[in-house]
Amino acid sequence: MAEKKIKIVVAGPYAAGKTQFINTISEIETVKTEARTTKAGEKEKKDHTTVAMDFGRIKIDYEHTLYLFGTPGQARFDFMWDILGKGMVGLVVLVDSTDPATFHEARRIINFFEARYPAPFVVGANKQDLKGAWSPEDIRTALDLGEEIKVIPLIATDKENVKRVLLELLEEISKYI
Ligand SMILES: Nc1nc2c(ncn2[C@@H]2O[C@H](COP(=O)(O)OP(=O)(O)OP(=O)(O)O)[C@@H](O)[C@H]2O)c(=O)[nH]1
Ligand SMILES: [Mg+2]
Repeated sequence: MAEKKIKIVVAGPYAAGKTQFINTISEIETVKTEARTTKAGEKEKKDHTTVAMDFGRIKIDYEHTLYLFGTPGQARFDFMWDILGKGMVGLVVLVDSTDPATFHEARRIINFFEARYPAPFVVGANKQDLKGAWSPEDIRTALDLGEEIKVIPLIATDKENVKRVLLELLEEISKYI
């Protein structure tokens, strides 16, 4: 039987954990396009940043395979959102739950995809293992999301956690097909 490809985009602000999310779950070695961070305000956070995309893949049953595309988080690469959004059937928006300064950017990303590539999406409230992480409900309020949008607690280094987010998204997608 022909393989059915399901294109999922993983978006979110800088350092939200998008590359980590795809690394944790991909069956193939993730294709990464990371460069060293150079800008003030960015390199204090981490050494590397995605400049084009991440790509990972996971087979979910005998005929369906998820193709996961991670966006770059930094606003200066946001032209990639448009390229990666084409043909996507679902979106995961990750936020660093410990970094409320990035929530506004997360909202901007949601607005972009809702306007340009409307598709079911879920929000991953990432880094729940860290002190000071906002609860999913508080993040829902901060991002002004309706009750119908799932905001899922997440630790992106944990495979079961990542799997759960993808299953929740697939459940949302299945409502439309
Ligand atoms: N403690 C903890 N650290 C995490 C978690 N998820 C990601 N990280 C760390 O957070 C940092 C940023 O993760 P990345 O996956 O590089 O973030 P990104 O969203 O791809 O970042 P850009 O591509 O630069 O926008 C890395 O040091 C990760 O190891 C998590 O759930 N818990
Ligand atoms: Mg990245």
